[in-house]
Amino acid sequence: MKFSTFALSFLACLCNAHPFKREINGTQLSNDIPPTTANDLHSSYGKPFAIYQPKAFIVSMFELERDPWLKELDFVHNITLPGLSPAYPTLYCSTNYTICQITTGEGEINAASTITALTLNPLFDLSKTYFLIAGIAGGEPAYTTLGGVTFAKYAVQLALEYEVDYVDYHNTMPNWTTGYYAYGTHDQNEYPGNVYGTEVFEVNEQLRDRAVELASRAELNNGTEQNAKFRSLYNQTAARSLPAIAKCDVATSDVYFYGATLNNYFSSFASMMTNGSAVYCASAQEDNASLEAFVRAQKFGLVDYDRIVVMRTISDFARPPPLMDNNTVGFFNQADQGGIQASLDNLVKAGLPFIHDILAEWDSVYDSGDKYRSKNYVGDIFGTLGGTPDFGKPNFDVA
Ligand SMILES: *[C@@H]1O[C@H](CO)[C@@H](O)[C@H](O)[C@H]1NC(C)=O
Ligand SMILES: *[C@@H]1O[C@H](CO)[C@@H](O)[C@H](O)[C@H]1NC(C)=O
Ligand SMILES: *[C@@H]1O[C@H](CO)[C@@H](O)[C@H](O)[C@H]1NC(C)=O
Ligand SMILES: *[C@@H]1O[C@H](CO)[C@@H](O)[C@H](O)[C@H]1NC(C)=O
Ligand SMILES: *[C@@H]1O[C@H](CO)[C@@H](O)[C@H](O)[C@H]1NC(C)=O
Ligand SMILES: *[C@@H]1O[C@H](CO)[C@@H](O)[C@H](O)[C@H]1NC(C)=O
Ligand SMILES: *[C@@H]1O[C@H](CO)[C@@H](O)[C@H](O)[C@H]1NC(C)=O
Ligand SMILES: *[C@@H]1O[C@H](CO)[C@@H](O)[C@H](O)[C@H]1NC(C)=O
Ligand SMILES: *[C@H]1O[C@H](CO)[C@@H](O)[C@H](O)[C@H]1NC(C)=O
Repeated sequence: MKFSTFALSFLACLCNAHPFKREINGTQLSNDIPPTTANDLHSSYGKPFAIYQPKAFIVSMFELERDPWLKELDFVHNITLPGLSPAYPTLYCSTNYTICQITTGEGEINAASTITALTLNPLFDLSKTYFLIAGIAGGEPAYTTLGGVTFAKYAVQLALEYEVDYVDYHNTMPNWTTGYYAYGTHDQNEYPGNVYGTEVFEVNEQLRDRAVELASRAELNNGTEQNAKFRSLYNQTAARSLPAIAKCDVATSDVYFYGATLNNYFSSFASMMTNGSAVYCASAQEDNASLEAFVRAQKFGLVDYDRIVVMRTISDFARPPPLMDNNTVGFFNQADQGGIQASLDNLVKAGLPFIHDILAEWDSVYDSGDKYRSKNYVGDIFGTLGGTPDFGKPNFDVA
């Protein structure tokens, strides 16, 4: 083994990297921790050294979703935190740190790691922050269209299931529509016998509806002529229409699936997992993972899970139009749906009114959070945040 002088000088730097040692001052600490009655802090430690208290936080998953926000909002602070994605190590904040934006990186692992790192960072007090998860997704033609905007109440994680290939099941299980079936079961369409805990998340419906109300007044980008042409290939009214705001649910899967067979199966799976409540319309790769990190953070008062909105705009259809039913792979790989610019623009067009409302009505409405406090169950399938889920079973086997 060989050390270069550069490596040695780097090591020397490391030795000196922590010149400060903060003295713990008990009086100071107890003065700094907000009173538990006022803000529902569950935390055992709080964040006495926090210096940033953003009111609104935009969560993007990758560059294309991030850039319209960087263009629209006047972010001047670049803040690098430990634990963020190597591809997106920096988050951005406005002049007075009122609005911030973070990019998680794509997929469930990136989303969960990034949100965990953010919520645990001692410099950010997020206990009153509103989060807008704003990403693009595949859309179900029955509920939305290219450029359409969806706001979820439920997020369902699809791939926490067994999977066997068609070749291996079609002889013995001819009535299965896919190779997926739930944990702890022996057949399709059976509610899982055991769960990992991240299968279903429910978010604040009141707040969602407020964001929808605000977004509904926005003038959306209607997309390209080719988008319009492609929409007209579908039979469903929603698919054929101009982009609109829809209330329907998002599914999370690292596997980027498409086509009628998997969408039909996952649609009924999402419905089953939520005992008939979730209307799956948008497929994406992160939301249940981000929500799991938020649930864990709320458990210790680090965020308010009631202050999360999940918005997905539709970049492409999740299943082919009738004309291409005989060529699903060709639909996905080759068909020109007209581009995704409308979905990217509509992230900002539909999301910004909510961000503005948070700032404009902070003192009267959003600070206390009372006006749009949830009336529905919020949280995960375990009831981690209290209350009784309106989905799931009273007991699951230990997975
Ligand atoms: C601790 O903090 C309190 C309140 O700010 C201050 O009055 C006191 O002097 C501090 N004690 C020490 C040892 O610094
Ligand atoms: C902050 O990040 C933006 C976007 O990546 C970049 O354009 C800008 O140069 C950065 N500013 C500083 C001071 O690094
Ligand atoms: C922070 O900046 C925003 C946007 O410029 C402004 O609307 C808001 O009043 C400022 N907030 C504070 C607390 O200064
Ligand atoms: C498939 O058929 C078997 C045998 O008739 C039945 O028990 C099972 O419920 C069916 N499964 C599905 C998913 O339809
Ligand atoms: C999109 O179409 C709607 C309905 O025709 C229209 O009101 C709106 O102005 C259009 N949006 C843009 C950006 O042109
Ligand atoms: C869609 O509409 C076309 C023509 O209007 C019709 O022939 C076809 O059967 C419809 N397909 C479905 C799946 O409804
Ligand atoms: C699918 O059907 C359409 C119209 O029915 C036809 O034009 C096309 O060639 C078919 N494609 C394939 C791959 O079979
Ligand atoms: C949801 O459905 C499962 C399976 O049918 C059932 O065991 C459970 O009791 C239902 N949960 C609620 C909250 O209705
Ligand atoms: C993921 O979370 C969404 C939104 O909370 C929920 O509607 C959906 O059912 C969840 N998906 C899965 C597969 O758990």
